[in-house]
Amino acid sequence: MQPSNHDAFWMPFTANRQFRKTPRMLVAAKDMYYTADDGAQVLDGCAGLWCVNAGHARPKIVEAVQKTVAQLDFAPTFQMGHPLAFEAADRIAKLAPADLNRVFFCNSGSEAADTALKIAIAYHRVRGDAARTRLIGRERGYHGVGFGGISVGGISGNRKLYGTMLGGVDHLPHTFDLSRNAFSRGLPEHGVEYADALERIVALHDPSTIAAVMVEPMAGSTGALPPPVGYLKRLREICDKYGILLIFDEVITGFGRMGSVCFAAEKFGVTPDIITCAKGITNGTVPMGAAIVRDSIFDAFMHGPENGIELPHGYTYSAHPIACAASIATLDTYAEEGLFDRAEEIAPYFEDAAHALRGLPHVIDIRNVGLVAAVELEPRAGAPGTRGYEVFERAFRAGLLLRLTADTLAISPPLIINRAQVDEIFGKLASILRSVD
Ligand code: PXG
Ligand code: PLP
Repeated sequence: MQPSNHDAFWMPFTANRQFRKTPRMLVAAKDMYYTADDGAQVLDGCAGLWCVNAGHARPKIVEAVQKTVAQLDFAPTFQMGHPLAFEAADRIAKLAPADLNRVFFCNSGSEAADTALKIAIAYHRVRGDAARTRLIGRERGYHGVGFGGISVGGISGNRKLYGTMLGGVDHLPHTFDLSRNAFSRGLPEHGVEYADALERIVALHDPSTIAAVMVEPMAGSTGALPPPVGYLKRLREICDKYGILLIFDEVITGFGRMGSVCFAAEKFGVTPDIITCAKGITNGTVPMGAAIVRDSIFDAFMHGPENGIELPHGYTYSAHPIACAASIATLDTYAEEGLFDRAEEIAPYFEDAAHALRGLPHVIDIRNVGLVAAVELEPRAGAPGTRGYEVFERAFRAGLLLRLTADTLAISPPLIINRAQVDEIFGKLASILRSVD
């Protein structure tokens, strides 16, 4: 089917006028490849938008969605339940570390972020600590596009059009440090001290006013910034010292992206109080997100009259049956195929292939962790973003889908990728880098 015109769809995070001149259209997907509208096969180098961790159109997930839509197309979860919701929550709780056992469902990473921030503020209040309302994010952080998420987030371009946003928000410095950490393999060596800025923020505002600190364990959207060695642990220590909740936004890092285990929290050995996730929770097939909280946080709400609604929050589509079915089938697929281990196994090969681009024209940094790599290009003088876009566009025409943030290319393929496909990604990227000016 060809659309009759391209006018009505206001495309998200897209240069709409530029796109309409040279549309890039996908019409089908299977395993590691998309099919474009001209029939070309396009290797998926970024798991759609970091979400299709098991690869495309996997049989078990497709079947679960088809079966559920015919059997229970919708069911409310406000004062009602359906079995798939409880099953999906239980499965996700079992994958989460420590006592993060309570799962609040929503429909996206943005909703998960706002859900977590609301729970954090409300948690302090129901415990009688109502002055703790401040939220601390980080420069270059991305927590989706709700007002809570953009306020705590630290991407100036995503904030500047939207007024004052939430009050009572402050930000840690970002950890990107090209002068000391360029071409790091895995976690960069320098920068644990960026976490100490939290001490200064706490001193400025007084700990009694701070509800939570929210960070991505690896900043994704801003161009893939792995955390410096020791950084997350240091944040945890400072939060503990002052009774501040620590929220990890694992929308990108969750579901095996870092290798071996489901969540980065476990991979990096630091347990937050709340994890937000989305994307890989359903392998991208059906919108879904979740905030996973510690038992102690949930328990703090379970007081007062038993007929009282403890948390006035929820979405029409919280725990949508089709999303829950997709999630259960997705987690089955991850487990049956050992995909988190598979990511870990291929990660060193992937790392070597990424770093082999060092020395090619314009490449000023390459960094990686798990099955994520970022290639940072020198911006053209006076025209930032144009070189990156040209590489992205040429890659697509050459049958390779990458993700672009300004002049940084992110590579985050489905975890089913094999070595030949890793070679295909970096081989194509190398020849394109040689051809752009
Ligand atoms: N938190 C994090 C850490 C994310 O990466 C969101 C929240 C928001 O999720 P939703 O489902 O509301 O989009 C995200 C989403 C990119 C890119 O290429 C990243 C995201 C979304 C789209 C593109 O950088 N991350
Ligand atoms: N706006 C109106 C008028 C509504 O009635 C509702 C839900 O009932 C919403 C917004 C919220 O929609 P959702 O629950 O899908 O987030």
